[in-house]
Formats: sequence, C-alpha cells, structure tokens
Amino acid sequence: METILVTGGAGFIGSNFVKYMISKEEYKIINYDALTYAGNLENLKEVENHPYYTFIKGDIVDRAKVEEVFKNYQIDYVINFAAESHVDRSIKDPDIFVKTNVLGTQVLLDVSRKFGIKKFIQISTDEVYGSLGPEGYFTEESPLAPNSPYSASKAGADMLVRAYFKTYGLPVNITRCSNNFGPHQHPEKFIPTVILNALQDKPIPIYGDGQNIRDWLYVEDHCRAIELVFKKGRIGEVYNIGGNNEWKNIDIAKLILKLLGKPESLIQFVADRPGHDRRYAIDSSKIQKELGWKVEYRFEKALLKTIEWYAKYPNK
Ligand code: NAD
Ligand code: TDX
Repeated sequence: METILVTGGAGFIGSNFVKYMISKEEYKIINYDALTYAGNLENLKEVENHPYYTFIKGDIVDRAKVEEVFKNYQIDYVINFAAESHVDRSIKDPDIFVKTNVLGTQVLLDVSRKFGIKKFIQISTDEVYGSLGPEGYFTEESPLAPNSPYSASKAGADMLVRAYFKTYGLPVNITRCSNNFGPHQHPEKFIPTVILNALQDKPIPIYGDGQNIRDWLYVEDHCRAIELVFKKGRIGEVYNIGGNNEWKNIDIAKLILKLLGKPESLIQFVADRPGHDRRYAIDSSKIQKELGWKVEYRFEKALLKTIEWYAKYPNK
C-alpha cells in the first residue's frame, strides 16, 4: 500500500482531508504537524487508532526531522497543507509566515527531491492572485499579485514549487482554492467568528464596509477536489478550485444571524483590515472539465451543518 505524507493534517482542511482519505482505506497516511496554535489532535479523534494512520509531531522547517521521516517511512506522495493561514496574524507578525510558508515548503520540496516521490501537491490559495474588481474571475493564467504578507508567502511557495518542477523535474501540482468553511475551522476565521459570537449574543465584527466578497466552498468539496488532483491531475499543472458562490461579508453575517434567530443589531462595523482584498472569485472550469469535479454541497445546507457543529462543540 502506498503512503501519503500529509503536512498540517491537524489543522482545519488537513484534518478534514485526513479523515476523508482514511475512510477510503486506499493509502497509509502520515500526518506531520507542528501543532501550532492552529493544530489540534482533537480534530482527528475518529482516526487516531486507525491502522493506516500515523501522527508525527514536527516542523516542516526542520530539515533533519523531515529527512528522518523520509528515512523511516517509504513516502510515495506529499500533500502540503502546513502553513500559517490567517491574514490578520500575517499583518502583525510576517516573519513566521515567511519561515513556515516559504522556507518550510522549500525544505519539503528539497527532501522530496532527494528521496524521490511520485507527486508533490501544494495546497495554495486564490489569495495569491490578489484582488478583483466587480467583474471577472481568477483563472490559472491570472498573474500572481498578492497583497498581504500571508498571500505573498503563499505565492513565494508556489513559485518554488514551479521551480522544482521546471528545474529538477519534481512531479508537482498546485491547487488554489477559495475560502473554505466547515467543522474544525479555527475560531479566528470569519464564519466561525460570526457563528460563535452570535451563539453567545456577542458583537459580530465586520471589517470596513462589509462589502468585501469571498467565494465560499464547503471543506468536503475541497477535499474531493484535492483527491482528484492527487489521483488524476496532470503533472506540473495548477488547478483552481472555487464554489461559484460569492457573498458579501455583511450578507453572510445576516444569513447566519437569520439561521440562528439572532438580531442584526449584533453586527458591529470595525476598522478595516489593512490591504483588505475587495473580491475573490474563482473560475474552476479547468478542474471541472479535466477532472470532472463539481460542487456537491448546497451552500445553505452546508452552512447549517457547520452551525450545528459549532453549536455542539463551541470549545473545539
Ligand atoms: P490551519 O491554520 O487551520 O492549519 C494549519 C496546520 O498547519 C495546523 O495544524 C498547524 O499546526 C500546521 N502547521 C503550521 N505551521 C507548521 C509548521 N511549520 N510545520 C508543520 N505544521 C505546521 O489552516 P487551514 O485553514 O486548514 O489551511 C490549510 C492550507 O490550505 C494552508 O496551506 C492554507 O494556505 C490553504 N488554504 C486555506 C483556505 C481556507 O479557507 N482556510 C483556502 C485556500 C487555501
Ligand atoms: O472578524 C472578522 N470580520 C470580518 O469582516 C474576520 C475574521 C474577517 N472578516 C472579513 C475579512 C475577509 O473579507 O471576512 C472575510 C473572510 O476573512 P477570513 O476568514 O480571515 O478569510 P480570508 O482573509 O478571506 O482568508 C481565507 O481564505 C483564503 C483563509 O484564512 C486563508 O487561509 C485562505 O487562503
């Protein structure tokens, strides 16, 4: 049986992906995660004793430790979720974003090259493309124009992945997904903030005028897309993944309040995020046409599922 090294598998998307893949019992999974503030092994309780699952605590920047993993296990694939992921934190402390997201990715690429693997998948983001006006979509050909230290560090990582493909022939794919939501997302992010504050009748902070637009995708739809890219993606290619589901932040807040039966008076406009990208919207026709992916979850249904999860586990 082949083995996938999943990095950052104790975080939001990584833990959803590990559980999704383990349930198929097609691959052994090694979850390598530094357990930063964003990593939580509680996210993986259902699989912790599964025979195909192994957890190793470690930092992707620590080359000796990464090499040790490659020496001790036959790694066939790497899927790199590990990252500092929150834009607001990157504005306050960019250093760790460059270390983990840029240097950490380079370490993983280099060790993957040294030991030889069948595929390296970099989990990137639509934020590397920058911000859109009211019209248009990001395609895989859109120029990279990151605006935050977070997105700049993710773009830097993408460039290294490209370079390792072009220079060394390392078999790679890059996926660039829009905003995810679902169970286990850290409470610092927008949708969990709105749900958790609304549940406690606390003010809901909306940055700026609340008119910024994000394209929301349920995490399980993202996991299926990654699986397809992993199994069928053409080597060297980038695949955009998006929900075709654009919402203004203010409207998301109002919808969640409505679903929870809470008043709109909880909404509180606060100072805007510096460099706040206005709109993200993904053209995901390439992955749809080439790999047959499509969104399966209806947005409101997935949002309700997510609200129910946070209501049940407010402290997870
Ligand atoms: P997250 O912050 O919830 O989880 C990140 C995980 O990485 C945590 O478990 C953390 O402990 C681990 N980690 C951090 N630094 C590490 C290091 N140096 N070494 C090893 N592990 C480390 O993030 P997420 O929201 O699940 O995002 C996962 C990936 O998907 C990231 O690469 C992110 O850029 C990308 N992405 C996220 C979204 C989104 O909406 N959340 C959208 C598109 C792309
Ligand atoms: O309290 C808040 N109030 C608010 O108005 C928070 C936390 C956010 N916002 C706004 C900022 C954004 O316009 O909501 C929108 C979404 O914010 P985040 O949840 O911080 O996500 P975003 O900045 O869009 O980035 C996310 O999607 C792309 C992930 O955090 C990234 O890791 C991913 O790459």
